[in-house]
Amino acid sequence: MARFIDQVKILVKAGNGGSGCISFRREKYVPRGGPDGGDGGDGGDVILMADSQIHTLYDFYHQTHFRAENGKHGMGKKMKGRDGEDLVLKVPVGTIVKDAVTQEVLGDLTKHGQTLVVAKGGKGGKGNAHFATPTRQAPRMAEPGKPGEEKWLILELKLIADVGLVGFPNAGKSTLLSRISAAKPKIADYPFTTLEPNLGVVRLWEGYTFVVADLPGLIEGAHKGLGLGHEFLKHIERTRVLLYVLDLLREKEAIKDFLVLKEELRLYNPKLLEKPYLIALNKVDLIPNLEKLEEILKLFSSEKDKIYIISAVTGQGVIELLYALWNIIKEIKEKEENEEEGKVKTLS
Ligand SMILES: Nc1nc2c(ncn2[C@@H]2O[C@H](COP(=O)(O)OP(=O)(O)OP(=O)(O)O)[C@@H](O)[C@H]2O)c(=O)[nH]1
Ligand SMILES: [Mg+2]
Repeated sequence: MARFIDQVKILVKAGNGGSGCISFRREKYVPRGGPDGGDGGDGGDVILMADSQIHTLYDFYHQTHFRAENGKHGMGKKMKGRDGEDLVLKVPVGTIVKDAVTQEVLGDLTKHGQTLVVAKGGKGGKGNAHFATPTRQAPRMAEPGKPGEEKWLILELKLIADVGLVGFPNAGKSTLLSRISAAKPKIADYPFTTLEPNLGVVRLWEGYTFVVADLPGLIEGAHKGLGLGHEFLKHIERTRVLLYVLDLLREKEAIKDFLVLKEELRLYNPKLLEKPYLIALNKVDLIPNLEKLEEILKLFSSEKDKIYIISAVTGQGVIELLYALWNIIKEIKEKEENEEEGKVKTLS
């Protein structure tokens, strides 16, 4: 799989317009034909297009300069030069596009298939056929093509997912993702196995799907850049629901883990705590008896209706968790749709 790259700087150059042509009609028995120089073709645009099959900006890491085709020059017999082809660059859904010089946000590609013209092709020049006047019947002038736009851009990927998995290293986030989706993240019995986010699609039943982002583990101090956390916290900003994944083997420390995680999110961006969330207490298969489990649960009494006890390895409790997540996502999506409809209505 391509490496996960979430910020790049690139140069885009649209095609130049082709020049207009200076030419005169040549016909037998007509000694001085009129001007017939065709127009130049327009230069191609550079267009970004969001594609849900792409998950990283890696393609822009090594190649950073992109240019669209120039328009062809006009020709005699009033023939227009061909327009240059647009250059379409595919980017992951969730890519924010900024002008690297002014820092102005030019667009946010949040939906599959959405496009943004980032550099406009130059107009083709007019051929001399346009410049004939009653007093100037043989114009020896034509317009040059206009140059295409050229811009340095910053592309920044902020993942868009329904659920973001938040947890300490080794809590079992990747194991859970591999259990509930076709994603195959690396899983191992040591911290910081996951070095970059993985996305997985959960299919509950036909047409009922949601996207889960497995993120690298967080540790205390992540907001200050400790561990790997900080770099990836931005990918939680655009997830609809948070799922805290906690390790039951931590026993009474599990509640402390939860509070530390929440605090790290708050220090990074307090708005993250306004998101709806659930808590998965994972690795229940390793808990020897019910008493032990109940001791831990007691500490979570204030979060009672958010708790799901699961084993990402055996699958125990996982279906219930998925349905609970789905219910929250469904509600949020309905609300989002109503809001969009509201916007359309106020516009019209
Ligand atoms: N017995 C048992 N082991 C589990 C369970 N979930 C995860 N594990 C194990 O815990 C270890 C860590 O699992 P990962 O899924 O890699 O943990 P992670 O949270 O993704 O860790 P990082 O990527 O480092 O943040 C692996 O050895 C898993 O096999 C579970 O429910 N039961
Ligand atoms: Mg992992």
